[in-house]
Amino acid sequence: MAVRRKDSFLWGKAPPNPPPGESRDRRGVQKLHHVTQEVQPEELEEQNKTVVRSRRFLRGKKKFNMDPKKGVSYLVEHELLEWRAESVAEFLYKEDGLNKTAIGNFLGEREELHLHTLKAFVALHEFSDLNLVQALRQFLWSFRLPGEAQKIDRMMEAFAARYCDCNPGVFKSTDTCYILSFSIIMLNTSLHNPNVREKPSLQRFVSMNRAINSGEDLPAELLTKLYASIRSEPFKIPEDDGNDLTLTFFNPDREGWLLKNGGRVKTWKRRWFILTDSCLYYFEFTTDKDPIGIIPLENLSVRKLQDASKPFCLELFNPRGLKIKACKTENRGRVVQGKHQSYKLSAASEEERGDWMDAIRSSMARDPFYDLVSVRKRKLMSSSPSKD
Ligand code: 4IP
Repeated sequence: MAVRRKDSFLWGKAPPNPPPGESRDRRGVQKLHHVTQEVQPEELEEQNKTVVRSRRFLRGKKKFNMDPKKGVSYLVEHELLEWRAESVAEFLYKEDGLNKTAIGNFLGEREELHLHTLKAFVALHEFSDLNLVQALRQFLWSFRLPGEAQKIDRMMEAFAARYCDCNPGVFKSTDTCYILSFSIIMLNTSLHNPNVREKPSLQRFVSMNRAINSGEDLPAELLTKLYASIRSEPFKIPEDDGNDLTLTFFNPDREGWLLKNGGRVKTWKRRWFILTDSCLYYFEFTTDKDPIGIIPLENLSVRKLQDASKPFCLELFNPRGLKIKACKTENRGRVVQGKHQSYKLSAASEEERGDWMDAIRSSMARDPFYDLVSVRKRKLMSSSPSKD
């Protein structure tokens, strides 16, 4: 496995000269003074340049964590990174202190440089002689998978291609590797997520993956080994600082003002709503860092609602008639469960209501993994000879 380097800040170029040492002896300041007296003006200038560059490099990394594209542009602009897929990929793979969600988002983009960078990034992983679970462990640790289905698709596609290149003959096609990878990721969730009550057995895992090797079954021994590996140890998913919600709310699916009706006391409050990661967050002010409340959209539906006083209402409700599981912060900062049977919201116009409803609906859509895999399975089945 490649080792991450700590100190390089000139990706794709020759490393800079190290800053001259500032050794101190017991005479401390005097020695430093003596040294500076001896330093030639050109050396001092060089020294200053190095300091400026490392400061800029740090600033670039911070920018990257907030907005990956801007961060990369900043670094390129200041000649600290080359605008080449290989250099950017190395920077993403080896540089410390980069936010793994930001790496995932950058790699998942559709533009040409991003696609090439993704390829180069995946090529930095060495998967030879690793089984698929071992390779996935390495891959899924180097960034955080983005939430968007198309991005996941591109990244897993690149992973499967690289795995098959490193391990020719294990699978009949990269599609097989792609499908099995998803199957393993889903197995990991089912086995280790405490909310999933029914844990899939080995037989279930094997039957889920029937005929995925160009119409043939994969060796039972292989599937058994992969299943046992996941059962004994879940994937380690990199977690960026969970307390820093800035990144969660960065680049949301939608945000804007809405009126919200109270749970028990039916007053209308103007709140700033952010829709991201299948959750609705609401804040008192746009600049607030922490939300007042969070509404997970899983298992909910949205519909228009007639209200005598507010013309453009929408309602979030549980189609099974259950109370909505949400949380909110009380005045004293304690987090409590919400009291809403349903959430009644009011938009400023018909158009805004429609836009909110569309955005909420697509955010509620089923787990993107299932859709991605079923498309791939259909493709594979239709291209492989039928099996009796
Ligand atoms: C409050 O009314 C606000 O509408 C709260 O909204 C709402 O909490 C309360 O619902 C409701 O009683 P008053 O301020 O007039 O007392 P916000 O938290 O946005 O300020 P929700 O759960 O909607 O956040 P209950 O269910 O806590 O009473």
